[in-house]
Amino acid sequence: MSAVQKLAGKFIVIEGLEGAGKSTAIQYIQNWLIKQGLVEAQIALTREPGGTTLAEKMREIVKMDVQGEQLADKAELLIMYAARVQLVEHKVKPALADNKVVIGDRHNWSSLAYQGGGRGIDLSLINEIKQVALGDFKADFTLFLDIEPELGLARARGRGELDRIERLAIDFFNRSRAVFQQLVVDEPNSVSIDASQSFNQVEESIHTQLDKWLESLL
Ligand code: T5A
Repeated sequence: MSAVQKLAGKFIVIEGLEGAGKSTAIQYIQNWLIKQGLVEAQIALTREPGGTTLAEKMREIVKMDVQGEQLADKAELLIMYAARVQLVEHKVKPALADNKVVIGDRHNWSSLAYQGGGRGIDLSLINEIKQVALGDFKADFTLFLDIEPELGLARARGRGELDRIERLAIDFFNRSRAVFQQLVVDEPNSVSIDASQSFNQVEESIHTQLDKWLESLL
């Protein structure tokens, strides 16, 4: 089977803390897919929360600072899943059914890491919500860009003002990171990449891991 045939209908997700380099890494994944023989029309990009008109509205809500009213942790969690259902049903599944490769900038692990690890919501409750919202739907391959929160936030700061979540204390991101690290251990179809490396080294690591994953596909 050719690489293009093996990759048809696959959902590749990139996860990590703020400033880990996810947006940058998506370019590397696209370049790799094109090297495998795909054309641009066979690749779809998504981001979470967001990616559809309504999901982008939900993204605005979770990023918004509202004077005198805090977004409750469970409201934040449910908005993440509401946005995810919109995206998966309206964009991701149709693209996969059309044999495209979908590259997701964040997916389910971000809720486990941020709302679970960071906010302290029980992971089993989040898994139940996930099951109700998405059933068994999940990424075919997850690349976790692992970075010290201090370095990631410094990079994010260099890019502009920090939003509501990015301004949280460093402990929040340490707890989120610990959940991401455990998820990589538990999920065979995932890898961890050292995101503190140079641009070129991160690109090389991602391409190496994608090569190995492709080889493993039947
Ligand atoms: N969230 C999201 C939840 O709480 N729960 C959920 O379920 C979901 C889905 C999303 C927010 O929502 C939260 C998490 C987030 O707080 P967002 O704007 O999408 O918000 O935030 P991020 O996904 O974190 O996006 P960022 O742009 O902050 O991070 P990226 O995409 O990881 O980083 P990137 O590629 O833009 O790079 C940041 C800077 O670092 C440089 C880049 O040039 C850029 O300037 N950089 C490097 N510098 C040196 N060496 C390298 N190797 C570099 N790679 C990148």
